[in-house]
Formats: sequence, structure tokens, C-alpha cells
Amino acid sequence: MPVLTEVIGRVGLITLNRPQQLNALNDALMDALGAALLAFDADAAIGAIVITGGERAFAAGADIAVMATWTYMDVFSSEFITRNWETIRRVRKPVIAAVAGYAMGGGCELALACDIVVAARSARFALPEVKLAMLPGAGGTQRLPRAIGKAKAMDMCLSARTLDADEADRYGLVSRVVPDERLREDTLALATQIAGYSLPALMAIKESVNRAHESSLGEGIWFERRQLHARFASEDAHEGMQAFLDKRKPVFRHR
Ligand code: CO8
Repeated sequence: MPVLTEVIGRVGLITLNRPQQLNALNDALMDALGAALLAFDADAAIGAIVITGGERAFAAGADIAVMATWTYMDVFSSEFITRNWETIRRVRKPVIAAVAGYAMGGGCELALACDIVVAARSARFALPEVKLAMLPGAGGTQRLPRAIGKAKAMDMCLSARTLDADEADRYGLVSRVVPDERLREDTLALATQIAGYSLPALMAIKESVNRAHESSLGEGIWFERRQLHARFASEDAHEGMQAFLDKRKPVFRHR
């Protein structure tokens, strides 16, 4: 099985599972990942999703052994990237990457496609495609500059520079850094916390933050404002505010 799935409370955990190849992302793995993401996204019992790898590698990138013989027509006609990477963009629930070891090439891009990245101290991030005379083609040239700015992104893309966890944290590529032995526990605790909030609120927030990357500031502000107005149609929002005033824990109906 190229990915393993587990349900822990309201969290759907997906583990990339090609350890011998450092979780290199072949089509079978990406198809399985897409199917697992869509299944958790559709499951009312799940409020947040975690994607993780192994101790040595989150994922070392696209499977070079497979790609080496592909032609232009192979990738064009099979819709390489589009076919299974667009699935990740369709997921409406929060997705957290829990990264230990190598997150290289497509592995780094997979982390960048997640909403929150929790890095273990051992995490190493790089886009080394230039060494293969390739380019970061799973969103890397677009998401990385938006995450860390042009100067750092150009450095990583053009020189294949590797960032350790602290550098990645400082530059804004990751959300938090934790000791390796706490990666699973801390990420699950974070996901459990998030999964306890009102799901429509989480989805509206995710859509709004993502819109920041896809529109002008003016358009993004308008989108956010309409999302805010829509919150006033939500029972959960009224419950959340009333619970604050009553000094009690909110009981959300839509999780
Ligand atoms: N593809 C296929 N096999 C891989 C890959 C890979 N990306 N990375 C590692 N492996 C395999 C190795 O071939 C080796 O196999 P074997 O034991 O049969 O020889 C095994 O995994 C262990 O790897 P190493 O022996 O190399 O382990 P080291 O600890 O010495 O080195 C590194 C670890 C530094 C991560 C090294 O393996 C490495 O540099 N890997 C390649 C990293 C890379 O270049 N990634 C970018 C790939 S291109 C890409 O991602 C394009 C993105 C756009 C498309 C995304 C679509 C999914």
C-alpha cells in the first residue's frame, strides 16, 4: 500500500509508505494519496487531515526512476501533475503536513500545498530539480515565492540550496518546529484542536487565506468581508459568541 490511513478521533492521518524509495512520489502513491484525501474530506466524522512520511523522509520528490524515460507526449497526454495534484487543491478541510527528514522536490512541494507545515528538527527542505535539469513543477515555483519571498525562493530553486528546520521556520516555509520524537503527538494534538472547531468556519477561513494568494488585496478583502457576513448566518458562530459571553465552552453543531 503506497499510503496508509488511520482515523484518530476526528483526525484523518495519511502516511506515505514507500520507505525503500524515501517515499518518492510515483503515480500509484499520488493516486492513493488523492483518494485518501477525498475520502477524509467527504467523511463527516473527520475535521482535519494530517499527511506524514517516515523518520528518514517525508518524500524525496517525484520518482526519478520512473520519470527518466518519459517523453513530452507521455506527460502531456497523461496530464502529469494535473491529474493528481489538483485533488489536493480541492480539499476543503484543513490539511497539515508533519515533516521529518527529507522533503525534496515534489516532497517539498507537497508540504507547500498543505495548509500548515509542522517540521521535526530533522526536516530538510530543498527544490533540487535544477540538478536534474528539471524544474519544480508541482507548484514549487509559484507557492515557494509566495511563502518565503522571491529572494529566498530564487536561491532555493536556482542553487538547490537545502534548508534545515530552523531556517525553514525563520523564512516562513513551515509553521512550527518540534523535536522529532514529538512530531506525531504534537501534530495530532494540533489537528485535534482544529478539528474541534466549527467546520464551516474552518472552511471559510481556509478559502479566505488561500484567496490572499490568488487575488489583488482589494478583491481579497471583499472576499473576506463576504465570508465574514456569511458567518452571521451560522448557528455555530452565534453559539461561539454566546458561549464566550456565558463563560462556557461552545458546543458546535457543525463539525
Ligand atoms: N526518486 C526515485 N528514487 C529515489 C528518489 C527519487 N526522487 N530519492 C531517493 N530514491 C531512492 C534511491 O535511488 C535509493 O534507492 P536504492 O536503495 O534502490 O539505490 C533510495 O531511495 C535511498 O536513497 P539514497 O541512497 O540516495 O539515500 P541518501 O540518504 O544517500 O540520500 C537524498 C537521500 C539526498 C534524498 C537522495 O536520495 C536524493 O538526492 N534524492 C533525490 C532528490 C531529488 O532530486 N528530488 C527531486 C526529484 S524531481 C521532482 O521532484 C520533480 C517535481 C515536479 C513533479 C512532482 C510530481 C510528483
